[in-house]
Amino acid sequence: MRISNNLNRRDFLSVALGAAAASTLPGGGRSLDLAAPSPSVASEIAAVKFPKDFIWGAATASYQIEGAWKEDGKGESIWDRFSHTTGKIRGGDTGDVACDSYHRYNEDIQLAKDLHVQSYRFSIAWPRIQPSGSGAPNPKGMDYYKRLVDTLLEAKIRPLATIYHWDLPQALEDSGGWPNRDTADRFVEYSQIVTRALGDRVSHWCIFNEPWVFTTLGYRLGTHAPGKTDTGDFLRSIHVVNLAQGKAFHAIKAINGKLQLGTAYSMTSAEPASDSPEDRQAAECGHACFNLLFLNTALKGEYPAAFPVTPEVMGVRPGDMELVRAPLDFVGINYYTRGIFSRPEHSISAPLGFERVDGTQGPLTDNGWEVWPDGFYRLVMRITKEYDKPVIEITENGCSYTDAPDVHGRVPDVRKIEFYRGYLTALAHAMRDGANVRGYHAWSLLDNFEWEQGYTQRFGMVYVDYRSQARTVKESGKWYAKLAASGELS
Ligand code: IFM
Repeated sequence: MRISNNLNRRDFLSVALGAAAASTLPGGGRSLDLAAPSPSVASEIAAVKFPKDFIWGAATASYQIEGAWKEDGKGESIWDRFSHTTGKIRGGDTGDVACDSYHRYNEDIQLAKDLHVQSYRFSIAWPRIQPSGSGAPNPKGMDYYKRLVDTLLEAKIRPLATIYHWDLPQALEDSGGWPNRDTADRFVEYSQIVTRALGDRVSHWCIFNEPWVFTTLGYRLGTHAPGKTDTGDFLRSIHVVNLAQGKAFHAIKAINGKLQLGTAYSMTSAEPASDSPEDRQAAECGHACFNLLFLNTALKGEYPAAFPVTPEVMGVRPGDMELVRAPLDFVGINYYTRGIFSRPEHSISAPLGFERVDGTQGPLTDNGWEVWPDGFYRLVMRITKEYDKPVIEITENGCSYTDAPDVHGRVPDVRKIEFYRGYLTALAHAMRDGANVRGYHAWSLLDNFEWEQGYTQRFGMVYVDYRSQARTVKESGKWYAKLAASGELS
């Protein structure tokens, strides 16, 4: 099926992916069927045309690409400390240099422009702005982001700034980090500084990136900075981050009510491992934890009912549930793979009441994540229904394949193209079925530092040779450029 050019959003919703095709495609109204293979959507649709105002983007994050870890007055972050600690990162890698984008941002923005990217999601490194996490801003750090934003605007690319993508100033961690309530107020101060300085040219902001991930991996599992493994700290950090999100939202709106604010939430389609009531309940609990713990608080002022922890244990005080409320302008969704949930055999190893494994029915990416576009459809539809059609931006979606340049200097990463094709078709189906999705950001523009995996994973549409810092646009990048220019998925 081919859909004509230049459809507006309403026409797209009414004619894209006609009913006949829909019945055979992911999420086409079918009930949950774990045994069914995720169909090869690419073979079933000749072309899908997205609305002409759909925003095609690419995402990055400060610690993963910038390097320059101690330049221009920048303070130490928890990721500097963590990656400099022996044994924490594969191969002993660090983000000290990363993609050197701090010095090469002009080249990187030119690459984004070449890929017809219309929105560039980046994050601001808090310790560049406040080296020890409080007090007056560091002008050189702020200047870097002003230059970056101005260059994006000259290239006619919308800047989408994330205020916090995990690089907490180490000094704040030394005072207790995210489990400490004071950190919420420090975060509000920092948010005010950056939105005052950049709010005249950055209209769209993500307050946090993936709060579930940095609280769980940072304070419970210890695989991310700051490497703590204390369940009490973890539960308190959840509430402090919720307070920070709510308070920052209102503080920023008081500075400039026109700024559009959301958070980029990591989400997974939470599916039960079996039809048993126990596994279904585990999946509900997984949905509450993985997807809603920071969204439901913002939009409804409540921890989700299926979250099995009492407010006292999280440090909730009287009046707090008003403070966590934040009527976000958009919901950012970072989606990669689905989760299969079951009741744990031993509650000691799974105190939140579920065990999660990744799916294995679809092909696996090079970091072992299952490719299963149907989960993306289900998740976007579930959020659409449960929150009454919020404006959604897909703030990240992508995959790691370690394809490298061949003898001709090309990176023929066809699996990445297939991944994008499948997930974007699933997204188009969700839009057809009522999801209000405004834009999509591929993770990532560049190969970059993948946290505890170091440089072993390659999520970029542009290959980075870390020795020479040469950039090579992969075949997936060329494919995405055509899609972003035409809005047509083929
Ligand atoms: O690289 C990360 C990013 O920082 C947050 N979202 C998931 C990506 C891939 O793991």
